[in-house]
Amino acid sequence: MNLYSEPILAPITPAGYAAISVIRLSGTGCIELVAKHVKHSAKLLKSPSHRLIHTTLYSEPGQDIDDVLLSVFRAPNSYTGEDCVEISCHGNPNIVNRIMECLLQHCRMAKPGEFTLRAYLNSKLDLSQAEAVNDLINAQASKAESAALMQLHGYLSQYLRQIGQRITEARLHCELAIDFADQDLPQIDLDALSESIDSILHDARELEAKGQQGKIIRDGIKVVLAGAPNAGKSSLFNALLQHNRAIVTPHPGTTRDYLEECISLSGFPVVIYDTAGLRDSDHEIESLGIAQSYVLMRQADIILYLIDSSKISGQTEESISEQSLLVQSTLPPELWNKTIIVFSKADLLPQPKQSNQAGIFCSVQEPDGLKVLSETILKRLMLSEELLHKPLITNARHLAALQKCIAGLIQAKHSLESCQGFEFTAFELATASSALEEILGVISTDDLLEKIFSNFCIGK
Ligand SMILES: Nc1nc2c(ncn2[C@@H]2O[C@H](COP(=O)(O)OP(=O)(O)OP(=O)(O)O)[C@@H](O)[C@H]2O)c(=O)[nH]1
Ligand SMILES: [Mg+2]
Repeated sequence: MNLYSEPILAPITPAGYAAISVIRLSGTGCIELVAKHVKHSAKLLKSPSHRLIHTTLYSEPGQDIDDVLLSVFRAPNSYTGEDCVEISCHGNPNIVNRIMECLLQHCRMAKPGEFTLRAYLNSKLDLSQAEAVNDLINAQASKAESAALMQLHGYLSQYLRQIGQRITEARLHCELAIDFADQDLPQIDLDALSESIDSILHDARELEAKGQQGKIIRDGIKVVLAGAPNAGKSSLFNALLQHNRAIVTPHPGTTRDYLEECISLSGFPVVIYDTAGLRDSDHEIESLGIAQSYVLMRQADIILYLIDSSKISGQTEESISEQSLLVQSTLPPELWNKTIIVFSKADLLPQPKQSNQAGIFCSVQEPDGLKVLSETILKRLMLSEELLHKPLITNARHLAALQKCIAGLIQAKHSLESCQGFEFTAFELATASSALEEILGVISTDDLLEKIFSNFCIGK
């Protein structure tokens, strides 16, 4: 029996009370192992793949635990590529524990990610697809789910394989030129080679440029609400959340500790922070809160800086713009390009104002203003629906490998332009290919595998 076919077991549904819970077993002999504890054992042992068997599971004959439904999958037609049984029992943690206790006499618990590791080792998934399984389980909102789903379907892998093939073709041209340098063969077309490296580089860079957005989709957009005390931050926080999470009062300095919640903005995952109002304060607790506001602003993707509209009532457009710039200039310069000025409580203005360069006018009493706000955030981060219909890197490890590939391509181009010899160009192209192969897992080391799969939860 090799290391990876030893039978393993884990619950694959969340702990707690539910209609049903499912326990998965995978590995050589796992069907026989379950057969020792069910009433219809002969039926189970003879069962073809993809059949359901309704039976009773017992610890010992006469000591029934539960009526269960067994789903049988025979190798290689299962998630892991091995023989698998999934036991659906009633969703009661005591029942799940008793079933596991009894089966664990014959096998061991699966480690986090071990089912998916086996799927990868049995070529059921490539490495980027295996990682997509984890992203899918952890995805926060619907857009993140669809990015992970598409990767799971091999969209990214397919695109990377195409790029890899183009690099290999370019490398073959170089290798040919090296091998047959002393023979009377037509000269290699340098312009064509250089053009093809350029075009690969272009596509790889395009994928890299979208990597930042991919990361945001995966981790959630960090939006921090900041501004002077009483500017309406907590009210906007509650309005975006659609429930009264934060305390709102007319007294400046209400919020001290920051609050953090997840919402979905047009389907994109957003982590939103309500912070303590910014002002000079001698109060120890308030000062600590304000210091924390600055820490959060530095970590943010977007800062919504609120200015109470009643403070600009009656001012000209020009002086409003000036005020908006003035407020920005009170912030550290590295925060300027992620800051959006929001004129809050717009309902208090005698005349309605249109959002413009100076800022967005909005009121928690008028939901239309919130729509403009979310559109502005997505536009600023260049997040659009169409992004999700193209190959997208949503994983930091993949982005780093792609950047290694790009560096190799740049070096290859450089060696070609400076006539260093085809050996150098071929070497750099090989470096670029192997960086891509790291994503697809063609040449992954044990360490790398362990690192990737240890991020998984038990049962995957
Ligand atoms: N008319 C109107 N009043 C608002 C609006 N948003 C907030 N307010 C009022 O403004 C006051 C302050 O609101 P908060 O949301 O607590 O302000 P904050 O920025 O969180 O204040 P601190 O936590 O003290 O920094 C409250 O009395 C709110 O009811 C709005 O859109 N329109
Ligand atoms: Mg507040």
